[in-house]
Amino acid sequence: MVKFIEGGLDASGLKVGIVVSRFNTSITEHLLNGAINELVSHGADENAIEVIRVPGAFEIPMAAKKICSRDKDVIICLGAVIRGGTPHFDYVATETASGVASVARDADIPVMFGVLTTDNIKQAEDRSGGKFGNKGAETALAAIEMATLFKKLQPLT
Ligand code: INI
Repeated sequence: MVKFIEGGLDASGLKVGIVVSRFNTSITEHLLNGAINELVSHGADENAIEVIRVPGAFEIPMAAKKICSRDKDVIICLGAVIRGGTPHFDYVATETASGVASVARDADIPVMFGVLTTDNIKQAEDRSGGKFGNKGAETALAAIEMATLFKKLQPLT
């Protein structure tokens, strides 16, 4: 008999760290609110959610790495990198994504990527509570699934 192991969507009892950047704050605050609402609506206790603010997306991976040791079940990274007229966007977007991926590979808990990388502010608005939903909420939902999955994947004793 094949055994399937999956996470669920019950966030009760989960300890959640959220790292959110302030750059493009009108977007990132919507991502943050979307994530918190999603967690709480799935049973998370507000007192078990810790929000760490950093200046920009580039700083997200370093803060995420730092809070891995702060008794968390999952970390959610939220930010908004929006293309300007220079190659700066590409460096920040690439380093943020690969930085979060690197932290995730080394961590014993799931580290989730809710960083928007868009060509303009309109695309970011559409994905932070606009016509294409809220990436913060989506990432929080995936975080609940991964955190509850990881609890089932503890080594057998
Ligand atoms: N940071 C962002 O979060 N989004 C951006 O769009 C952005 N742009 O385009 O410059 C950005 N830059 C700042 C960067 O993340 C760092 O905070 C900064 O370079 C200091 O290390």
